[in-house]
Amino acid sequence: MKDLTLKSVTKLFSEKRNIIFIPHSSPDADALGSCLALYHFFNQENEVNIISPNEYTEILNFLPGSENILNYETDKEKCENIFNKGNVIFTLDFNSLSRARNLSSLISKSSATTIMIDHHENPNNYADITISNSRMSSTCEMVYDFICSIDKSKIDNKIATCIYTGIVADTGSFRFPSTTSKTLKVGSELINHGVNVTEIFEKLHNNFQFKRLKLLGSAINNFKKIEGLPVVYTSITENDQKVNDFKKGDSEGFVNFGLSVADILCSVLFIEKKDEGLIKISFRSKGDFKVNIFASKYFNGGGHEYASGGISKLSLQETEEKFIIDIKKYIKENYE
Ligand SMILES: [Mn+2]
Repeated sequence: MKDLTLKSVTKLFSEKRNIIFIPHSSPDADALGSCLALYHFFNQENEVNIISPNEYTEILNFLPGSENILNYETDKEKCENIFNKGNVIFTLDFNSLSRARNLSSLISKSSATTIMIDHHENPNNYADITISNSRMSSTCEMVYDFICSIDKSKIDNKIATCIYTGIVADTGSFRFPSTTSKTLKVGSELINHGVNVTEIFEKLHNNFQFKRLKLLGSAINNFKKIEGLPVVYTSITENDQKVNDFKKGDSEGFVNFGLSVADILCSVLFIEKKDEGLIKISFRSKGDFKVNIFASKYFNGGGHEYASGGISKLSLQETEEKFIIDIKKYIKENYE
């Protein structure tokens, strides 16, 4: 943290505050790990609340303190009362208010001091204090640094578990290019706080329902390769979801299987969402192939260089056809 930022943060918390932590919509382990770590850190001397824009995968219910997370979609009145009293808002693991979905207007209308901690590129300018670094592995790694610069002695097993989980999830267990020697050093320090490495891995990756395995089977079966290009894509139809009792988070990580094929640099997953009238798209890549610019140029999305998302309002079939045309064009323009 810059000296000036640290000064304003220290001043802000020199008295008791009413703090709200907000993750991005459909929060993942990094977003909720960040919220919960800070929740535990500030819990003793402040009023603290976590408000999620919507529901999250039940896989993350093992995170200590997760029973306190409020869901704005199902508890509007309570959440709005909390907003009225809040005087500090942390927005975590996102940098554009639209990522907070239906909470975005409450955040922008609030008179509270807003603090963004985030590791995505091109942060918007909505926060009073912006702590942004796209070279960081995860928001959780940044939250670790944030906590250390205020009071490192407060890190306990609960805080360490939340931070470690977010880092492990966002770095694919310390193997994505964003993993630095410092990331590993942070991991090492968290293990010194008694983090149970095996248990966290098991809870994150080996904790699914049988039907999710069948869903993975159909997603893998649907993979197609674009002839002559290092690109594969697959889809999960509305019917696949119905047959396999699809729950939020069930398709997490499926897209990565495409990158396990030799010489494939880009893998894409399309998920049909008939109730929302759109197709949700996940882009993953490696090597020289960067997907964030492609996602924003052609599919109204964006994200990290190697992990981005997007949407399409066409049908699944039309989306796939459009994708094939767009990716060919993009590769021709940028990589040939
Ligand atoms: Mn993240």
